[in-house]
Amino acid sequence: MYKKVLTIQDISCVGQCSLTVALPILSACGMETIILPSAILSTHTAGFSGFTFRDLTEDIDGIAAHWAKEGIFFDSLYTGYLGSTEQIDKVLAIAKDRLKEGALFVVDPAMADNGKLYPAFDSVFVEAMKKLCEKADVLLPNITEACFLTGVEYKETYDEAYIKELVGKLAANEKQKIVLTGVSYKKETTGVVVYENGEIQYYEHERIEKGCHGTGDVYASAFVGALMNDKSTYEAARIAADYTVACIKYTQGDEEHWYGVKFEPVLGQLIDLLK
Ligand code: PXL
Repeated sequence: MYKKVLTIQDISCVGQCSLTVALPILSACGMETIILPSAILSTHTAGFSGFTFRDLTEDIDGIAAHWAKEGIFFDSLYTGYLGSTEQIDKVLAIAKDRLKEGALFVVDPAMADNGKLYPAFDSVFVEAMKKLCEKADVLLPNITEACFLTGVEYKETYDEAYIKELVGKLAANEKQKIVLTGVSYKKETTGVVVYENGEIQYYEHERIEKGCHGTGDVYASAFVGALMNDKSTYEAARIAADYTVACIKYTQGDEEHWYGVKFEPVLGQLIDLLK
């Protein structure tokens, strides 16, 4: 079956994040990728100043109504950075109305990192994001986002008990799977925690000192692409991690490229990992 993945997130014209990353990566994974831009920005908001921002909330109902008229349904929905609090109800309606039976719904609650919310978001947005997260089959936060969603205190250093508490509080129901990114118990390594059926698995890999912007979106897109290629949650989490590390290594050392990862020349490695 030729699978259709709908992804809802912003277009940051410059910055190698959100849709400009999700579309090529999902396409490379063999998915027909349908995009619904949540907003259009001249650049992303992490490090550039004076960026433009056009919220596309008002366009969503009309787009969804047209899809309904055409009888268009999706095999998966993957949401990332959203444009407004009001938009979240519209995304929930799309998740309810436009997904095929058994479709996969992945939410990356892209709203925070390094202990802080991104500039565009506030506590009202966090509350609305909680509603979206409840409906996800797979939730894909980093530790900062997990803390905002649960009210657990954010920590830079922690142990396995802390991570266990965090994923336990995050899971909205017994069926929901959690993939928590950027979990590091040692200086030299980092990794992802996969929480499924009450069990925790950890994929540990090397940590490259330079923190690159946009790695969360590269990771989430590769993860969804791998899941849609019928990989297990753990396998998809591992493939996405290996690909993201390859992208960071390829970018490392290029000081001018601080705003994103050079994921494009490494797409062949992702395709190989899926074989
Ligand atoms: O990568 C997450 C992201 C997506 N979109 C926009 C952002 C960010 C992170 O800062 O600013 C506009």
